[in-house]
Amino acid sequence: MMRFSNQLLTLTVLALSATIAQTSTAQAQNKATRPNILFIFSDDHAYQSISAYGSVVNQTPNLDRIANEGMRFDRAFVTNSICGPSRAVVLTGKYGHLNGFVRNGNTFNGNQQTVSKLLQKAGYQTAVIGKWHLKSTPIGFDYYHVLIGQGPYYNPPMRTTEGPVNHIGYTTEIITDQTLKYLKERRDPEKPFFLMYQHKAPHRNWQPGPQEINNYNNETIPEPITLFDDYKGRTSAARNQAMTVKDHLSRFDLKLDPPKNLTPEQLKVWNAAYDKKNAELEKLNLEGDALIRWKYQRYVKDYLRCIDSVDKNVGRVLDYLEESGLAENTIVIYTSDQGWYLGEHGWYDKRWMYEESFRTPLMVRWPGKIKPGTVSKDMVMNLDFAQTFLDIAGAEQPADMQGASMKPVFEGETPDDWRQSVYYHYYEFPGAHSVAKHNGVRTERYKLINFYENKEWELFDLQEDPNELSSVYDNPDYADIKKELEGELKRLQEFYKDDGTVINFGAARAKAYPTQLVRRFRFGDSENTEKSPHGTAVVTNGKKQVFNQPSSGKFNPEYKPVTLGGFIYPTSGNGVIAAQGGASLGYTMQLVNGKISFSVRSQGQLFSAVGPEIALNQWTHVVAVLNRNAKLTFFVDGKEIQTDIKAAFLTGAPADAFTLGLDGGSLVGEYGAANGFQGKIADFRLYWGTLDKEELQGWRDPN
Ligand SMILES: [Ca+2]
Repeated sequence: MMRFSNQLLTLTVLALSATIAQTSTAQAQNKATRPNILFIFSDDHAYQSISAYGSVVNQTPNLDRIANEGMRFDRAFVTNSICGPSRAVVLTGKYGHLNGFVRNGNTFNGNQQTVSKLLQKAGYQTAVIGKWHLKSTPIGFDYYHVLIGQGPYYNPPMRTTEGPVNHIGYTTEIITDQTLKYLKERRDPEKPFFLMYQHKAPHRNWQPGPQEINNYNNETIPEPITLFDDYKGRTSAARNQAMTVKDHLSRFDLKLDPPKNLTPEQLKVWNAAYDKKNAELEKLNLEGDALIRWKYQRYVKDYLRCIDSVDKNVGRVLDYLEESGLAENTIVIYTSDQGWYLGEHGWYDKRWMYEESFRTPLMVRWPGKIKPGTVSKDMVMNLDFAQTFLDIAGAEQPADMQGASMKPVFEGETPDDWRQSVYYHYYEFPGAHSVAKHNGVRTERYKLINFYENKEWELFDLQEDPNELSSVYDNPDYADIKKELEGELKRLQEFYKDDGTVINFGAARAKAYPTQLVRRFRFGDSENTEKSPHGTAVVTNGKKQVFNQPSSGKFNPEYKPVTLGGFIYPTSGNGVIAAQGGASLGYTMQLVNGKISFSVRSQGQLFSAVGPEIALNQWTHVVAVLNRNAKLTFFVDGKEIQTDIKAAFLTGAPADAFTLGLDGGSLVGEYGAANGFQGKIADFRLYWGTLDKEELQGWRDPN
């Protein structure tokens, strides 16, 4: 017995040690074969301002480390050159029309498949720190610490997994501090990590940090050769934008006014940097080209100061990777959500399919896998990140993702069937900077752009005309190329399933939640009421709101229409009947010169629809239906009037209260504070959803 026990014990011990040995081998293998992924994402960073890309305007020694020790991509493109949509593409590996996020202001549907969720499933710990800009709460991240919306350059409030936090300091530094804190303290060292370290900088309006605010003071930054572009040789789209250094920089952009949220200490440093220079400018009294040149210098220097801080802070993280020994098994990616104009074509901003904004910087370091100092000319895209990360993690790539893993490209083994053309689609019109909607295709040598709402095309021969100054679309010499590219554009649209419609995740939600009566105003207990044929009416003098309902935050016309109206008896042809929201987002229903009018404020821009005249001193039933699909319909005494409102959309729920009788607080419309409706209002209702004909009729005539 004794002997047997001993044997058993020995066997058990042997088996146990074998298991332990196996486990630790697996762990070692796991550690050796599954690299950490550090994704460094800046916002609006032009490759023209990275010295690894041959910048003539600045030096970025730390960013260059990634290129020098890894690979620089000279043909990295985005699907849609704008912040939010690019972020959604990175997370989903799908074009905007399939991930539902095609323009800033959309809300990212975090319930869909994302690379962060798939990496979590594959055993990675996931985190996002810095700019998020997708509105919805980050899903698929074990840890997040993100800016709210765009977030300020100084003193940012942030949302974290553990609740809201208020920081004091410069945002680029704070995001880096939090990233280092995550690497040092928060993560589980036993698991590989996927960390998105995402800067706000160098986004508009380029507020330098206290450490860099005096850089470039005694320098003149070289101008791009297209700073004084006259837009001849291209379609009307290029002329009709609103993003020129010449005309469209604000006083805040130009630092003629300081930011409003600085601490007294910070303001002191700020004023010391700008007050004297601004005073000198007043004396110079510049105009014409000289003023444009001055604006260019002021703008670009501030932009570069923001980059200086990004460069320095990325250096801190790279240093920590080295010190901690993490560098060896961490793939480091530096890229931006898209490129940017540093005065090229006379512009700042992005959006276009022209090279400076269509391209984005991309540098990747992966010790032992990527040969140091290599340059890739392969056409890669932000569409490829999701699959690349999954491939690196050894996880499966879902068939419905639309990019391709760049891993073989990193390893110097570009597949034979790698893409030879890139498809682009920009949607945000009307919108900030007024860049027309367009899609197009770029091949190695040519680029075809279709401004499809304007029915205008451009074709560029990038070899002959690298600055894209003269479209050859109408040049008969290019007839064959044009035909070929038109075919390629069509092929890519089919390949990427872009038939012009955008997936509406809200449709299912809207269906699940039928029309709701949010509020019916019957004024039974109010002051200033009198009897009317339509129940109790409230008498308004135009100076006082008759009702104020706080925003529920739920009432979101992005995915369900809004129906608003009731009986009105105007004694004046001007005044706000009802409004919600303010100067950045909201809607207002009013009489303007006797006509019923409905306006939407979206991302600060105002879009208005005007309906028919409403008679004074009599009752009229007036309803406006605001639809998601840029449609606005009036029903005046039951008569349907479709209007041509260009952008009757709201991209979210207005935060301000709903007010009846006037627009108070932050104003939606461009009227003064004394904007109220004068007359009587009865049976006013607010529905979330639409009504059918019978329901509308029942509202007008309850019997
Ligand atoms: Ca951006």
